[in-house]
Amino acid sequence: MRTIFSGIKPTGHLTLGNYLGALGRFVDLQHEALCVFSIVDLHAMTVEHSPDRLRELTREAATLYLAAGLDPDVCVVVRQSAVGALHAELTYLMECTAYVGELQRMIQYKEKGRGRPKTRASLLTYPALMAADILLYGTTHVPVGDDQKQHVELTRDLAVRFNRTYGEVFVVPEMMDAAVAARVMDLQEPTKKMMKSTSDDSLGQIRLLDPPDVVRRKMRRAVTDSDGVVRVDRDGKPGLTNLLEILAAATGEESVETVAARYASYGQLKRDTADAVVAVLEPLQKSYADLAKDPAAVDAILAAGADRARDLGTPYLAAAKEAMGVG
Ligand code: AQP
Repeated sequence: MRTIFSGIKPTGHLTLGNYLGALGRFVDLQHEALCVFSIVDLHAMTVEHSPDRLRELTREAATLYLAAGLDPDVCVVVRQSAVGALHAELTYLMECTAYVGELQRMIQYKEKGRGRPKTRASLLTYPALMAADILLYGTTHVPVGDDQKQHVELTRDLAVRFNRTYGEVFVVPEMMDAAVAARVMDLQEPTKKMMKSTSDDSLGQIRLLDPPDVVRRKMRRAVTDSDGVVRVDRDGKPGLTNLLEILAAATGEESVETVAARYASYGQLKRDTADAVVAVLEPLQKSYADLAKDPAAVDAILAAGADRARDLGTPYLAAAKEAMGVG
């Protein structure tokens, strides 16, 4: 049976990138396999953080998971720290499997931490925690955006190394690529990916809870280019290509080129992309507003998710400990 694990870290308000690259896909995948979808709050502490904001963002993310359509009767929705003991213990076993050199080679570490005086040790060991998250549940498939590819590859390497050294314990997971919008780019700086931890008033990111008029304004002001020709060219026309990819992903169109062929003007493309994004976000926002009225119900769902996750993860952790000689 296929088992899918993925997560989003609550380091900011979730963006359209998180939806098209992750959450929206989770909703489709929940019916295809045993799925564990986590709000990976332990990952949000690898850089400077505020405890109160982390709590708020974790709740917001959990509510968004449900609002987007994750059904707790179908998949496991869990807050990572609620099963933190299992994740932390397996992380240590992964740290005893990984090499410092391979952790130091991770792009996220190089970009966010290497050489800076107050870099947290956890930023370096983050991929060991991510490997533990994935391996803990016997995951066969990991749907993540392009940016996480390197971490999934390291997870595979660690699983293979562990199995070879200590005996077959872990399933070696495969990454599931997104067909389109694997990497949604920032609307103002389209050579960079849209990130949720960018400043809150950024025009470059669309947040899932942005009202329609804000979405339309951000789309109108999206950076494009001046040659006026609509065509897919990721290097030469990154802003325009980003809009085409967003429109294709938001409307379920498989070919970005087919979408491009329909347009002769940037203005119409921007308007249609804004409409398509609003059409995706409106039902989600309505459902979010309803769920947010009853935080106790969201807590109960998360508590049940934690119980199921604990049941799924405990045998893998026990087997790994046994294999390593600490069972
Ligand atoms: N711009 C993006 N396009 C497509 N997919 C994206 N993801 C993130 N940004 C984009 C996917 O969302 C999932 C959750 O990622 P994460 O929160 O664990 O870490 P991240 O990739 O570092 O996400 P952010 O939004 O960029 O967070 P910050 O700003 O904190 O670094 C992953 O599946 C990711 O691929």
